[in-house]
Amino acid sequence: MSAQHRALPRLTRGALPVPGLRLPPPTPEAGIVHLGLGNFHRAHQAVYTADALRHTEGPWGITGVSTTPGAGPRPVIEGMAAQDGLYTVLTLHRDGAVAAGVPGVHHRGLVADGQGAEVVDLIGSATTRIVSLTVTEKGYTFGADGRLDLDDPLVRADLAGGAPRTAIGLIARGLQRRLRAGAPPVTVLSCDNLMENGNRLRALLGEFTAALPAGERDDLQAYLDASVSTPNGMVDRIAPATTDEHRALTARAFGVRDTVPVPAEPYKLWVMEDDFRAGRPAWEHAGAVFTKDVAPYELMKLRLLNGAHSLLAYLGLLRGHRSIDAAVTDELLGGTVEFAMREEILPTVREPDGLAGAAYIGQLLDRFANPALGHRTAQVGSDGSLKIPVRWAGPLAESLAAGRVPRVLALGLAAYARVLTVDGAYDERALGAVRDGARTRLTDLVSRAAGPEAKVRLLLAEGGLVPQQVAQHAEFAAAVAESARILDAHGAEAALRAARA
Ligand code: CS2
Repeated sequence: MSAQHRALPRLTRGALPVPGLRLPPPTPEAGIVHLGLGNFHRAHQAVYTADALRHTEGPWGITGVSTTPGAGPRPVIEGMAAQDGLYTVLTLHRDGAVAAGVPGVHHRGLVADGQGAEVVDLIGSATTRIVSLTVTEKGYTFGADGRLDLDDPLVRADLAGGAPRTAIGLIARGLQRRLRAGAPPVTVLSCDNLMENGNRLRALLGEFTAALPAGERDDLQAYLDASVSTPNGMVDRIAPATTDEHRALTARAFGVRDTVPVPAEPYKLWVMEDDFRAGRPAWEHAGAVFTKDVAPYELMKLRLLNGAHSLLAYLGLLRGHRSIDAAVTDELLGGTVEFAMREEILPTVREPDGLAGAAYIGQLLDRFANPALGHRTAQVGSDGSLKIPVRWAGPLAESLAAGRVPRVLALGLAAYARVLTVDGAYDERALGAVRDGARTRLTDLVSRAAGPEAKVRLLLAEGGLVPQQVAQHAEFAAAVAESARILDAHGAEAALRAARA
């Protein structure tokens, strides 16, 4: 930050980025406890909540809980605390226009690792009506079989008692507290990119409960069944990681110093089941859609948006692209990913009412191409071991069952394998590191085989990325192996051309 910017006032209630900006009315109660104070929550649920409160007041302040494990500085919590709980949402348009908003709905921030007991108290409090989460796929602590990972030391510690640190542990212990205190029913709302995220969360809470000592188990399961709703929902807004450029932009364009602004695209969508046991903000007035059947929205979004995002990430890294917009505007890569969206993925989704697949794809390509976002391929490519099963496994299984071999998705798997397990496969210094909790496991696994084809076959068979009927499909396995061979021998351009030939 330049000296000139340092002299600017820090963002607070008295120094807003837009003169006359109307914050929502103050909320006396924080009826929402939110786990996962990352950019996605701050640009999505918080914005919907602020807009809802501007329309209909209610006890819907948010207590934000940072759930990243480990000690260390908490820039978001500290930054917001120094700014009256505020931060700027920078809406970045394709043409370079920038708008600033300030949700202003957070009461305070807590850190799960260290303040777990306080978080449990809060979830247990009668004034808490919604416990929501954006903890990303890995925050759900499930193992390769999709069930709660009872081998995870953090999960084990949470089961053993003491202040919990995992999202599932915090919620389960908080619900236990409610049960004991006779607190009213509550809603636990997943806002993560998982299929049937509410049902999934309920199952994990049940698995945590089942692993508790006998005396605690039955009551908690009965409470979960009777007093806790877990609506399914689909969430959508691209909100990349914050960089110094965003801080400088807030200063330059809006004249305030904000250490924790959130960049986001103009588009946003939230579709969920209307099953809230203790009320909810009037999110419909902020544009949220309530429906009984979220599944088609989820399928469409997870498979087309997130599925294509992951393709652009891995193939983009191998083509030397640092950002998603660079990847999608690379004609060969963008064209191939569009082909995969139309021909390989779209046939496996159900179109929700009023949302035509072809138009949705066009809109997605436009959103991805937004150069103002600078959404990094390495960020989207991180945690592929957890994202690929959600994004690609379904389209793969369904296409193969229908007799089609999705060759671009096959190439996607070969690209993921290469990015993750081959040193120097992409320029990590220039493009950023792809992080993945399964990296060591998968690298060790493929080291048992020689040559790119044998390695990727092993990854497919034993990597836990796709169901067995996909891994064992001979023609598909051959397509993945062939892609790996071409990537290794001739590079990404040749592999992209071959996948379309
Ligand atoms: C992205 C998502 O990082 C990723 O894996 O695919 O965060 C994506 O930007 C959001 O789901 C958009 O709603």
